[in-house]
Amino acid sequence: MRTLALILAVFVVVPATAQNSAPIVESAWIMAPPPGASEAAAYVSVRNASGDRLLGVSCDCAARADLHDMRIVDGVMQMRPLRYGLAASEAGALSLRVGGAHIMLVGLANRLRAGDRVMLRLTFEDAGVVVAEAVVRGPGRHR
Ligand SMILES: [Cu+2]
Repeated sequence: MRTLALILAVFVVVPATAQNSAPIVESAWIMAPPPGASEAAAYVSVRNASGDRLLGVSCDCAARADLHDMRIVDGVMQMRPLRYGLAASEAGALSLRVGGAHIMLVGLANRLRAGDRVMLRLTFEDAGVVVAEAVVRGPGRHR
């Protein structure tokens, strides 16, 4: 009976808190692109208890920002757009990492150098726009 009460408590409490918890960006960074490059990859780590879906990203630093996934097709790494956004994992997190899902900044307005900071606007399905400051990291600092 005690177990049942606990289970019921969990079912009642979790959805109520989940609705009020907007996604929290824990880290955001951009891999410094080589000189002359028109694109750069950005990565964010988001605590996302409500499982809110990331629908899109924008940045004044680029003409466009796309959500991309990486897949190995016939031994070749390929990027493909995530048309329907990116859902949080069951752990309630969105982890964009080197070699996986990333934000592709297309048509860079200026050269991005290590140490630069730019604002990313992340649009979530429920929470709307969440702004995060992303730092540009140079080679060898990609963790
Ligand atoms: Cu990409």
